[in-house]
Amino acid sequence: MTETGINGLKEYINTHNRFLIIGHIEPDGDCISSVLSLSYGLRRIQKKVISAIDSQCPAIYEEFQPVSQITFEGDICVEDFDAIITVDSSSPDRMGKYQGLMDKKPNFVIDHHVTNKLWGNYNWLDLEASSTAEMVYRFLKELGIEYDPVLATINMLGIQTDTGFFKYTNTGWRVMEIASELIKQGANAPFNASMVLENNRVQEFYLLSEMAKKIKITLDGTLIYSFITLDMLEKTGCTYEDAAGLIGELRSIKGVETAILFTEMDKEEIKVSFRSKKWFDVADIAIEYGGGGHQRASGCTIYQTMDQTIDEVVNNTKKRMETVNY
Ligand SMILES: [Mn+2]
Repeated sequence: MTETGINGLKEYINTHNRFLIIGHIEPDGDCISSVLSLSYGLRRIQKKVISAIDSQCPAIYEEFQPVSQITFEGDICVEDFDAIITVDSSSPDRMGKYQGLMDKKPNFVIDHHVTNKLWGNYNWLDLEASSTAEMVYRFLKELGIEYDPVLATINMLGIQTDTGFFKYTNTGWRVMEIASELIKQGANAPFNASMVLENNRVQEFYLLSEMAKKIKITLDGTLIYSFITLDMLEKTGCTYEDAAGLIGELRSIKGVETAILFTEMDKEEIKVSFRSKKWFDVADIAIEYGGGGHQRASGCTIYQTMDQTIDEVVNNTKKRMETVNY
């Protein structure tokens, strides 16, 4: 396992021809953007590329024409590629069923998660990068690949979503310069913003309303949490994917430092999402339960009942928040 940086990736690209590019399960905007932009860029230099994600395409991206290039939940034949690149994925289990392909061919990891353990044969990890899409941009520029409005728009998407549309703490001057370059090259940022932010189904509001009824606030208003059960999903006509955005609503409340949302995937399988605002490190706590992420956004899955999970995680978070020095 080696950390090769951007030059290692360049060498890897130059010495292979047929690539399988994989994003993580339950893909977010950065994942989809990174898979698409890297695939698009490599095709420009006559590389053969297959792009795959072992999840359904999130509903908001279904009508985004470029996603038709990604194989969602499809079967991949190991004869069809000679090297693998994974993007935005901190651990091999994030590959879903494609995890089994990882030891068949060399694999290269491109990622910006602080919890990444350099799990590839080769790795380029940049913890300072706002998004994996930003790393892909820097890489494609390094290769001298020309941008057109389509590539600029798909590359912009991950930068927009991972920075919360330029409002999270990872929004520094470097990412603003890159965004500016992408817009010069024709990126349609308002199109992406509208696709992500103004594309909600009304059922998501019904789910928000159910979730809001279960809110608990503790530690003088600094810790907020709520939960979504399978029954609540059924009642509102939602799937667990619709629950993903709701954690941001919890964090948005005045005085809140840490927000936790528990989503029941199965009777004893609870997805836990953490967000924090200014000082509490939620990456650490997610790692403790085998998950991962960033200091201000992380997640894990716990195989217990909802009640047990809430009890354990909330107590653990309280203890950590009370002892932290900031
Ligand atoms: Mn990312």
